Amino acid sequence: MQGMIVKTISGFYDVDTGDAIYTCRARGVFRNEGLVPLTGDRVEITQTSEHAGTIISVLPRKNQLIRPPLANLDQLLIVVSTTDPPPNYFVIDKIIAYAELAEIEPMLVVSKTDLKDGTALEQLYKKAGFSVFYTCAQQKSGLEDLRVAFTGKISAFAGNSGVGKSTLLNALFPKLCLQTGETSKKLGRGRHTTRHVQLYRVGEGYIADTPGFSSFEEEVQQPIRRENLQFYFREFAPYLTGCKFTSCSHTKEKGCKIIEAVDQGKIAASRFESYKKMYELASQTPDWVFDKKQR
Ligand SMILES: Nc1nc2c(ncn2[C@@H]2O[C@H](COP(=O)(O)OP(=O)(O)OP(=O)(O)O)[C@@H](O)[C@H]2O)c(=O)[nH]1
Ligand SMILES: [Mg+2]
Ligand SMILES: [Zn+2]
Repeated sequence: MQGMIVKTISGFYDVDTGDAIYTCRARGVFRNEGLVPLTGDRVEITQTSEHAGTIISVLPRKNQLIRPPLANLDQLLIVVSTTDPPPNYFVIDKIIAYAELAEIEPMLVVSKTDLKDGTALEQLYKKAGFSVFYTCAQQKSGLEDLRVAFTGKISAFAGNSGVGKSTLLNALFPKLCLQTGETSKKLGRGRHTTRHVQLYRVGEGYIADTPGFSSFEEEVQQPIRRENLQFYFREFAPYLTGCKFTSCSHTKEKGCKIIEAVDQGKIAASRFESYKKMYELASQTPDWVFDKKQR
């Protein structure tokens, strides 16, 4: 039988075959091959009892993310709260770049707009070329467009702990009844109320709720080579060919068209700052990391 992994908890995989859900273990051989089945994977299973089975193979993936750990996504909705916790532009831009690398469409969801105005945030990312949804789960506003965006797609929410991912999903699809948590007042961030990655069938699509993360962790994703980073900031594209030096790093060179566009307000300063910071970090990544992970 074929199905999709909709939930992964410590070595147990719930596989939805369309007719039923089977709780499966993966065949031992996966460990030797270094392949870890992910939520979102299409898999072949054999049934071992009424509700249980064994995963015997994982079908080729369209794409994969390390965090949140998901395969075969069409779109990644990055939830950013106006406050509590406040937006962290570097984290947002990092997630966007990794989504672009994996060829998953990144989109922004501005949340908690009852607490603070989020139009500047909305405009910043709209101008950079992304779909942005302006929402408030509390007042149930901006939800209809989001519901439409999920139709026929496999989507996932991503974002810091406490930004309101689970609350938003509950407001969108009340039947889900997901657990939500208080934002820690002291740290201004959530406490990881959601503990595992799970895909939910909603109408004509699937949506994953994911555990958030704190903005303080410098997270390991699939590393991006510094010379490729420019391609994962989509608003840079019109300016990339004009730089004076063909090997321009777009961080400090004279005659750089990216820097010129930033100075003219065509590229947001915060996006450029994120690019420079990521470039700096990528420069410190030893080559063997790429040899191992980007074959
Ligand atoms: N004022 C206000 N509070 C909200 C809104 N949405 C969520 N919250 C609150 O924010 C807190 C965190 O919400 P969650 O939905 O648990 O956040 P999460 O992103 O799922 O967090 P993790 O599961 O830890 O990653 C809860 O106390 C919610 O009630 C909103 O639109 N307005
Ligand atoms: Mg949650
Ligand atoms: Zn340049």
